[in-house]
Amino acid sequence: MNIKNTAGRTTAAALLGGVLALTTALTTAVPAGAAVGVVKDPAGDGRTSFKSGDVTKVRVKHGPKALRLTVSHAAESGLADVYRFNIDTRPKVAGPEYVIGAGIEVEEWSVYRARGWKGVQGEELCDGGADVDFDGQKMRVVVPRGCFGSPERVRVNLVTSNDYPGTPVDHAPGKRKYGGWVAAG
Ligand SMILES: [Ca+2]
Repeated sequence: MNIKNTAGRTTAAALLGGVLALTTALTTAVPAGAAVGVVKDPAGDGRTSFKSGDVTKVRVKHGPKALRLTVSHAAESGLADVYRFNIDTRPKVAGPEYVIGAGIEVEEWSVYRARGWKGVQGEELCDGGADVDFDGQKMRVVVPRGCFGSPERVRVNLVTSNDYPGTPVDHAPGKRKYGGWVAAG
């Protein structure tokens, strides 16, 4: 009996130690000052005969200075010609407030105010270079938060298309749907 109790306590202590270790690992996995969200989308759901631009994941890293958006694609999909990130910052106002558009050929991104889900309005607010990795089938943009009003939180919808302005190929995580809110780190 004593042996059994001792063994039980040992096991519980070991488990608790394991949980604490896991908690520590999870806490330290994300660097302080950066919040990260992931928008997932199925492979194979492209809507046109163009295969390229089939998005599987958008990683949203909302740091104190910049928003980093990294797009992953389905195996052998290839990159899309055009990326339109619809950025929502105000939940009570219908539709996205900003658009970050990126072209693969020019390897640049631009920020505009959104006009609903499809258009943009006004002058370009910011622009910069996109990081395109053709071998890894990834593309990334790093946009200063000041370009889109330094919001406390954002949620992201991505539409890819080919042959600009082109028919949309893929919507992540779905047509006129966003990933979860990501607060600024
Ligand atoms: Ca997809």
